[in-house]
Amino acid sequence: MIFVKNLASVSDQEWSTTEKYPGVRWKFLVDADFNGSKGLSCGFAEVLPGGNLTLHHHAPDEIYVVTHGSATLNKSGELEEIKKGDVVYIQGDASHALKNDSNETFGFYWIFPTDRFKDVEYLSDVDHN
Ligand code: 7BC
Ligand code: NI
Repeated sequence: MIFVKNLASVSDQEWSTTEKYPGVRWKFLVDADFNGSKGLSCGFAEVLPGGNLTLHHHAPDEIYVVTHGSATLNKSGELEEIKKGDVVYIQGDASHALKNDSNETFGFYWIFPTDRFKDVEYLSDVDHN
């Protein structure tokens, strides 16, 4: 199976949100629940100005590919500014967070080595920042 997806092709998919992550919304692009893919999954997320993808961890490794804006990445307590063009590797079980204190929306693709996003169990950590 080979297919191409982009944000235009999922324009009829509702943005997903959760109260846990204020100002964060996302869509699914490659996901077993949407297109029968397997092995890897990919979605696109936005952290709106003031938004916070709060400190969490999960067993699968994760990659971010930043497409627009900038944000503060919390690397298990160490803060680093990241921006469009950056890629981020997050080892499984490493606590991480994204906070957007800019006036511009931060956008990124995430990739998990799982069939589907729903296979990833999100565990919250206390954020001291
Ligand atoms: O954007 C989301 C929404 C839960 O997840 C991908 C980012 C992450 O760090 O797991
Ligand atoms: Ni994560």
